[in-house]
Amino acid sequence: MFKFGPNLIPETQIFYKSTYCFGLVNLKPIVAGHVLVVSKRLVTRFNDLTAEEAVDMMLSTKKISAIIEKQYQGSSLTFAMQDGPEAGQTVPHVHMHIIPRRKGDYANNDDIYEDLDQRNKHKKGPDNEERTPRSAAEMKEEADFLRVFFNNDE
Ligand code: AMW
Repeated sequence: MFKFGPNLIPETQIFYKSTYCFGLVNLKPIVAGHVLVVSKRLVTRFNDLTAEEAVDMMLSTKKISAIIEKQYQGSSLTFAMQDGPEAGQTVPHVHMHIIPRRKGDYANNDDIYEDLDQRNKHKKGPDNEERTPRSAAEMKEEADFLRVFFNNDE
């Protein structure tokens, strides 16, 4: 069991573990395959990470993103870190968003950032505020699917 901000995350929703990070399926993905890389240590800001943790987060992002792009038939990726509340961070625990992208998925490419900003009331994207949280069963199913692509022994 790891923390993600104030939330306790069950192992069933984790598909990847490195020395300092874990990969988490999203409660409210903005597109299929939108996942998070989270530091095992509960710290809020990117700069709170040690050098080793920061390197591990980027290497984890590299490994996970390759699988996500392939398995969700993406042809590009959006990486995003909202580092602090004024940048749109809603869960006060450092995390990287990995989002597979496809041609035409957003009419205006950068509208994805409106969807990422959960506080944004003037959204143009598919379903921001209305997105309902997924069930634990649905999240487990996705984590089970993704876990087989990684060697998780920690
Ligand atoms: W941030 O606005 O802090 O950059 O992003 C928070 C992300 O965490 C959102 O994509 C949101 O859907 C996701 N999220 C929030 N709570 C949980 C949770 N308990 N499990 C998985 N993902 C979560």
